[in-house]
Amino acid sequence: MKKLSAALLSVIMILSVCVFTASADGEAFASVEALYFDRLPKIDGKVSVEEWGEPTVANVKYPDNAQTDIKDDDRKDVTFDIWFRYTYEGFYIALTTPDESPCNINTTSSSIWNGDCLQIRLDPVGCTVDQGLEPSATRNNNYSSNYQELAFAYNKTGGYCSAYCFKGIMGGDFLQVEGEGSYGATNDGAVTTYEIFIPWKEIVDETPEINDTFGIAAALLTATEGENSNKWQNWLEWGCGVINGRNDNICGTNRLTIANKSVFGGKIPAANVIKGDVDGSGELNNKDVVALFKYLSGVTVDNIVEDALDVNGDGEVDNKDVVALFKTVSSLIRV
Ligand SMILES: [Ca+2]
Ligand SMILES: [Ca+2]
Ligand SMILES: [Ca+2]
Ligand SMILES: [Ca+2]
Repeated sequence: MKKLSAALLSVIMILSVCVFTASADGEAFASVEALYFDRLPKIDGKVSVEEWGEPTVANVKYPDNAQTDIKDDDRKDVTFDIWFRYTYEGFYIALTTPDESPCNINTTSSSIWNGDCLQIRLDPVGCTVDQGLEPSATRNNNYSSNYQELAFAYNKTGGYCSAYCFKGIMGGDFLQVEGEGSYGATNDGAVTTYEIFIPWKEIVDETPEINDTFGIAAALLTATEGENSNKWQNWLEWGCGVINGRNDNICGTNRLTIANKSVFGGKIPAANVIKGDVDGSGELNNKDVVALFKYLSGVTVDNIVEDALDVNGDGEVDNKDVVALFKTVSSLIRV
């Protein structure tokens, strides 16, 4: 009996080693999840675990992460944390990276990539391997023709984030240059933070559904003020294809899944619910404001759409939502 158990144990151990090796070889790319943002962040270029939850991938670093690549010179210490989140309105990305010398002199041109910059490629058809493509050092070979490329940079003088879309549904243009709006970046002297919201309509034909997957790669370009004519010097790439990869580390794009999980454990609303359409009529008007007001006052309202009540997306249903809905409805009437 003892002998048999020992033999069984050895077989199990050998099997588990085999399984582990197989998955380590077969999955050189990373498979990660975008979580549903059930309490929307303030897009101000500041990011915390309280606001965003834990990073999707922490301490991205070459060669610790099998799916990373780096320009092989002096900045081998470059690292970042990255977050991916979604709502039915859009895609959220945050990134933090140590940087004592923020430098980008091209933030208002399509040369935005030539300095400290975050570049993202997103492929709605799926990751390289899921498309049946062979991971390649030639960057576009890792993508379908539907990929989008986005670049974000911190403008030190203005204190804002520039966002540029190299393809885009609109044909490639600035998403936004300045202001608090939907693209924020800051540098506190030690760390640069990007905080980004991209409406889905800017980058994909249809709003993604739960369990949809994307191909994704993120490249952080780095620059130091006064060096290399204030242009980019080095890069760290997670996944392949934003920059032509080196032959020793080709993984294709990583897989990003639109997950049926929220950041803070809240319920994920149905995809077809319009925020604020409290009576489910398909349009926003005064009846919704009245219904929400009644509901909050404790009056029973028939056929209320629970998923539509948190109008401002802060995770609570309260008077602020009545105010937000009233503002939205008023602006619709003015238009
Ligand atoms: Ca924030
Ligand atoms: Ca820098
Ligand atoms: Ca309605
Ligand atoms: Ca709310």
